[in-house]
Amino acid sequence: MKKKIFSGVQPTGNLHLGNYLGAIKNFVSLNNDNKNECIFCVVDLHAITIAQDSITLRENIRETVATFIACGIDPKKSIIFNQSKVAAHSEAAWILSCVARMGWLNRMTQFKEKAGKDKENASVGLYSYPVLMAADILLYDSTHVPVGNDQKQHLELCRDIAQKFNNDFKVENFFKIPEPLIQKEFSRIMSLKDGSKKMSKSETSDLSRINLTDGNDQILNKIKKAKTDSLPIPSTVKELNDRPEARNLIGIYSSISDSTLESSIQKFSGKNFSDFKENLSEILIDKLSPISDEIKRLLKEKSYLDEILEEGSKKAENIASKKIREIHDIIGF
Ligand code: AQP
Repeated sequence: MKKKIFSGVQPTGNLHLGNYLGAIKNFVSLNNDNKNECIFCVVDLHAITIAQDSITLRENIRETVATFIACGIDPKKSIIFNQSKVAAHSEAAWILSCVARMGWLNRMTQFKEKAGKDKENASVGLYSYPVLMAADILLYDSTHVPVGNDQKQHLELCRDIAQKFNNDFKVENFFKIPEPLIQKEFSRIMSLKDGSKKMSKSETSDLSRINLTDGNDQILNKIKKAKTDSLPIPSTVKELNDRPEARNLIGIYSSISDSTLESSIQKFSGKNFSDFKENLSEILIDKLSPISDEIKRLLKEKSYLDEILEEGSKKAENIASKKIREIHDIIGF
């Protein structure tokens, strides 16, 4: 049976190494497998859960498409579109918000992290963000959803919402229950400045992340300044347990070079971090500079990027509008 793959990326700028290693790299291998039907969505409705400048948002939507393509997603094989162009997403999100329970949403840690201490001032959209995500996934009968580890809880919620809808309306298997595709290792890349925080777009310090558009000098400088500790590279993975920054950097090296943590440790065991960082910068530059160059080249081809979105939106609309009509029938509209 064909796997139906769906995943989304927010056009909130600063797409980084965490997005690449945790999600987009996986999108590319799924796209390359002819057995899969893939849909990759630029989730612009999700992006506005936090205030966005309209000109920047438009640029970021194109930049996200350019990043998908520069990383290796083929728009002829996969559907690439932006969420706001297919009205069924907003409609299904409303319907599913009447199925989801407050208690379920109250447990979502991403809302707690993003709203921080000022919960009263967070948008309602930020709170119901995972319901929209469930709508995205369920509209396409997605069977598999490749995401980074931070999205695991939202995916579990999506499964609960699908089950409850199927049970409440007595429509067994109407919504397919999607499986998360989360890599066993390196599914959570941490900040270069603090090994306890995930690498993120919104972190104010640019030194905390490697952006996919960074040039070679920026990569060199950021890795040089990345936080480590005073100990050399150990000889076992276990010895990395209480060394989050060291573990993160060795994890990045392993993920980008498609090797295991064990083999990276064996390679660098006993060496100090300055030697290791030279190797890490070298491989990052080697892998990321073609991507960065291609993103910059594609960004000059605005109409090409817009055509991909338009084409993709038509295909997505065809699938989603059929599903929403079935939902109407089931509900009694
Ligand atoms: N640090 C990460 N490590 C591994 N995977 C990650 N992802 C995000 N950060 C990491 C995965 O990338 C995909 C797209 O993410 P997103 O655009 O939906 O969200 P985000 O990068 O978390 O961006 P935000 O929320 O705009 O920014 P921050 O975090 O700064 O508030 C997802 O599959 C995600 O798991």
